[in-house]
Amino acid sequence: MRFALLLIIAFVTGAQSSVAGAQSIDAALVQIQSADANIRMEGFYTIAENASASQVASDPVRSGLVNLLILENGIFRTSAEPDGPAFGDYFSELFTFVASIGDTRTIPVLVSNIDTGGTATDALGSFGASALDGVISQLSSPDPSVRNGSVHAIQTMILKGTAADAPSAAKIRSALDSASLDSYPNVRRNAIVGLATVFGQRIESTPQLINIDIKPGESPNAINPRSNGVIPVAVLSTKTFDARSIDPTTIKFGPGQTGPRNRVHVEDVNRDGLPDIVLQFATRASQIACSDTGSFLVATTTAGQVVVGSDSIRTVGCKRRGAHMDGDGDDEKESQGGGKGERGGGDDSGREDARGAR
Ligand SMILES: [Ca+2]
Repeated sequence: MRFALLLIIAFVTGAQSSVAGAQSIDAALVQIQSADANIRMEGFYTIAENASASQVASDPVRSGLVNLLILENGIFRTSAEPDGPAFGDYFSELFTFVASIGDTRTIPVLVSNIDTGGTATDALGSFGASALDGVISQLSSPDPSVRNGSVHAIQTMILKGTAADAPSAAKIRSALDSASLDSYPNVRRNAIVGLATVFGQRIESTPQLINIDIKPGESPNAINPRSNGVIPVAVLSTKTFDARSIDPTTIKFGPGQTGPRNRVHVEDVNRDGLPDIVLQFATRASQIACSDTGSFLVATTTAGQVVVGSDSIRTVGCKRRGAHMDGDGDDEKESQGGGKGERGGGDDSGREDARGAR
C-alpha cells in the first residue's frame, strides 16, 4: 500500500506552493521542527523558495532539512495512512529537494525509498561507495521492486564511477552475481546488464531476457575455473524466441565476455520440439572466478535485439586443501575472488555482507 502510494507520488511534479511575504529563513528553521505537520510544511516551502543555494548547502539550513526529511520519512513509512495527498506532495518535494543536497545522513532515507527509483537511486548512485552496503542490503528484500531499485542504484554507481575502489568493485561483482540469478525477471535482466557493464560491455537498449543452460544435461553446473577445457552453453528457444536468430559473431559469455570456440551447433537440447543452439567457450577465457555462483551471456539477434541470459554455476577445484596445495601463484587468484568459505568458516566480513544480499 505504501509502495503504491510512493509510486503515485513519484509522478507528482506539482509546483511548490507560493509563500507570501518575506518570512525569514530563521523563522522557517524553527517551523520545520514543529510538532504540527502543516507548520513544518510551511517552513520547508519557505526555505525551498527563499534560501540561496549556498544557504541550503551550509548549516544550519542543511542540517535542518536533513533532520526534517528523516522525521517526515519516519512518519511517511510508519503511519498506515499518511495525512492525505497534501502530505504526499510535500514529502515528495522535500525528498527530491533534500536528496539533491548530497548529505550522507540522508542515505538511510534514500535506501528506504529505493523502490521508487529515479530520485532515490540517482542520489544513492552519486554517493557511491559510502552508500553501497545499504544498497546491497536491499537485495535481500522480499519485494522485487526493492531489489530492482537496488540493482538500479548499483548500475548508477558503475556508470558514474562512484564505487570504483577495489573493495567496492568486489562487493558489486558479488551482489550482481547473486542478483543475476534472481527469481524476478526484471531484477535478473538488470543485474546481467550491470555485470556486462562491469566487464566492459555497455548495453544501451533494454535487452530481452532469454533462457540459457550452462552445461546442458548436468546438475549442478560444475566448473573448474582453472580448467583448460571448454564450457558448453545452450541458448534455449521458446515459442516467442528462436535461438537460431542470434548473430553468432555477437555472442559473448562470462566476465571475460569471450566468444564461442565452435560454429553454432543446432540441437533440441531440452527436447521440447524447439531447436536450440549449443556453444562452447574456453573456460579460462570466460574468466569465471571461484566466488561466482552464476554466469551470463550477451548476444544480439540478426534483427538487432540485444538478448541476455544467465544460469547458475558451481565452481570446483577452488578450495585450498592445505597451505602447500598450491604453490604456483593460484592462491592469489583464489583469495582475490574471495571464494573461500562457501562451506562456512573463515570469511571476511565484507564477503559475508555481499552474500547476505541474496
Ligand atoms: Ca529445445
